[in-house]
Amino acid sequence: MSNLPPDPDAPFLRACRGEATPWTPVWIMRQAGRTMNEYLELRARLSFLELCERPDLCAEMAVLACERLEADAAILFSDILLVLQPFGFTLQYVEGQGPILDPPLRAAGQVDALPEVDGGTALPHVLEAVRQTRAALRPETPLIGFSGAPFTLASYLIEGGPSRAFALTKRFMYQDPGAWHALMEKLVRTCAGYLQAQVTAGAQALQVFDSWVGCLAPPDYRELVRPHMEALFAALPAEVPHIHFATGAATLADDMLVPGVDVLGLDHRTPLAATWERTGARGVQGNLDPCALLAPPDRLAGLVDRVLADAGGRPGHIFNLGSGLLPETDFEQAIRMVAHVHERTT
Ligand code: 1CP
Repeated sequence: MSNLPPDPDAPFLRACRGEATPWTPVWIMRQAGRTMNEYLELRARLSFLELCERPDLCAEMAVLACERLEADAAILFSDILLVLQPFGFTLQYVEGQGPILDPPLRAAGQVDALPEVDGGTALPHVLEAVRQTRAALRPETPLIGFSGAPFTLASYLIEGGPSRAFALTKRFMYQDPGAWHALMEKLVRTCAGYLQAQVTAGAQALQVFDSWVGCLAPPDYRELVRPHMEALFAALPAEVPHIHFATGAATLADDMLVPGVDVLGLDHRTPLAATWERTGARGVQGNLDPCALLAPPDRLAGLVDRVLADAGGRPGHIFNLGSGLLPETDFEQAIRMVAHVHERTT
């Protein structure tokens, strides 16, 4: 606990602005959940959703993970799909299956029937988790707030759960572009309010996860998604940096750099240096294959070095995995990865 305000010049925040840093800042998507012992112990008593509804425990997990890893930023403990609950969908996380949303959104008429959800007030427990996490973090550790992006959220709504081909989502987009745009606009309004409220509650940076948008052809992205990302990023508070993340999206990177995006989050299939150079992004985040953490420690060190070499020490690199930490990961390996990034770049 500290009464000091959060440090605006923490290395992670400097890197988001493209400024030089004393070392390459590093954090890990999904660093709190999944593999830390204390998290697994809590999960033996509470479901993931019960945990998400306890701001005190969310704060405890987010802070503990960050401190144990010695990461340069903490991320709010929550999930991208919680924002869909106030629209009236039942969300469940089913062992071995993943997130399930019920009823699935399949007919254009269902979009009109969706309520207008005020993202600034609909999830008070999440905002309380932001406040408690901020209060418990050291001033030098920035807190990242986040939301799912409208495409990825819509894909879960329409598929009703995880998907490989996103066939139902694409059928919806192609069959009824009017209803698709209306759905995206609704989600943009809610997510913008939700992200703004997280900043008011204490977040120093925002990440928008468009995890599955890499399934789209670039012209479809430009027609059916990009205008909504422009609206979303234009609505976010300018006083904090904005990270736009997707996986498998090497061919979309130029279009993802809409005005208001400070940092592009790249996965391991996307060439980091080439994409950085081509897009002219202020910063890039990534992009170690999460499976590298399953390699023996010396091999892991080599794989980390390869990413660092690709980034070439240029100001604006934030080290991260290409997607979230895998459940198969040994947390000690994640600790080693962070330490190695710091050692090599200090
Ligand atoms: O440290 C943290 O864990 C931070 C909080 C966090 C974040 C940022 C969680 C907790 N999830 C996310 C983002 C998230 N959720 C993404 C984008 C990141 C990525 O690409 O990896 C996605 C696609 C989801 C959707 C989701 N949530 C799934 C399906 C995809 C998958 O990875 O299998 C699942 C299984 C979840 C549940 C979930 N969310 C978070 C945790 C710790 C868990 C596991 C819950 C458990 O079983 O204990």
